Amino acid sequence: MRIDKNQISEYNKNELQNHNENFDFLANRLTKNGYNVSDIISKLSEFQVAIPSWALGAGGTRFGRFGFYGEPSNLEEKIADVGILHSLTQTAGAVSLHIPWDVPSDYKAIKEKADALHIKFDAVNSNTFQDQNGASETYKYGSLSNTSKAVRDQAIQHNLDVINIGDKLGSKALTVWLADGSSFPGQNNFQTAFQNTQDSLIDIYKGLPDDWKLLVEYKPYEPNFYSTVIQDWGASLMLANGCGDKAYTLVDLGHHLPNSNIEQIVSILQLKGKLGGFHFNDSKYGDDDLTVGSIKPYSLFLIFNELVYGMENNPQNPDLAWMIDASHNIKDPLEDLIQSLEAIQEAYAKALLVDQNLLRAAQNDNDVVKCQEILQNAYRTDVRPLIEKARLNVGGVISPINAYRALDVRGQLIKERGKNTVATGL
Ligand code: LRH
Ligand code: MN
Repeated sequence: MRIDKNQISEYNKNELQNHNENFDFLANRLTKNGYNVSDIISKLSEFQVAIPSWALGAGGTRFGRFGFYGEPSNLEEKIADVGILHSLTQTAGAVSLHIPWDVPSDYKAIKEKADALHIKFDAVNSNTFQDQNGASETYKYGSLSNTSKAVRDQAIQHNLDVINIGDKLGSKALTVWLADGSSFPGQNNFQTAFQNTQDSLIDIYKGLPDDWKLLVEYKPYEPNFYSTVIQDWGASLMLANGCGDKAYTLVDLGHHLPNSNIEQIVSILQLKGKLGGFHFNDSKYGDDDLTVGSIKPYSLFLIFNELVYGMENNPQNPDLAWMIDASHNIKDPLEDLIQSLEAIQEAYAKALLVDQNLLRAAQNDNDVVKCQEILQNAYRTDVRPLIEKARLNVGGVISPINAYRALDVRGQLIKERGKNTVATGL
């Protein structure tokens, strides 16, 4: 299924007048307050987020999985679904593959399909948290940290294979997330596990093409429930520094213990030039992988406020990899991803309304109340007309969820694929 330009313009007709009224009102007010509205809109239009290939079907938990009809059953259909998201939002111009869940059968064909839909291949993800059929070694007790050299070598070779797959698709980064850790005190020698991981990552790093990045993702727990080798940003930063200049820390928003100050972590990693990218999602308790901005939208805004400051003041930090990492247990995966894309655009737009110079001056004066007023004035601004305009300007729809339903996309996908297809992934 593809959504063509005529369907988009036809759909927008219904909402254009309402959008224009809201936009003109907001743009006039912002311009009066000295904002460069067209600059903000072009930043929003250029902001592309990679869709996780492992989150285009229904997810599940150990307690059960409730399938979603019309799921993509192969990589071609997954790229098509990312194409649908991008046609509607014009902000989903990339996909992040997970290997071996998404090994292309025909590289030329898959690249042509993605190119035709203006979809780029962002970071590729290795998987040494599941045993593969026919593999000689098991990852039950870890992969890159394992006490067995044979297991570590198998995991290192897998990561080198993933780099090779990504290189053929035009990807420029490898994301390494390890389940490695322990579930009981005494099970692991922490130092040996950490040093094995460092040495293994260095071997992987040596296989990285010159223009690639290595993104080291941290997580405090699950599936191990006592310790995780790469448990937090500090461990990830040390391992990245141990590898070299092309290695960075990847921040998955769900990989923090309750009440962690993620915006401070993001700020300091940018200062050190070691922030590589994000896995956006939201959570109430653990690594819940819920819709971005559905639980803690103010926290997401505060993170983007630090990102906007960093993008203006930290040239030492590279361009970031913007990716979603979510799992859909009850929502239509495409509607869930559209809501996440909207929430990310909204947080970025609100952060672009923070007058950073005014905030710096208030911070220097220790005018605490004024600092909060500056932040919350931006956060309390309804920026949706800006996001709508940013989409309209580049061929997207005014309201993607409404258009998705009005165009009966899920119905069309079920007609094409039936009700029993299951997507690989989480
Ligand atoms: C681990 C994680 C990691 C992926 C997996 C799908 O929780 O966030 O990024 O490999 O989810
Ligand atoms: Mn993740």
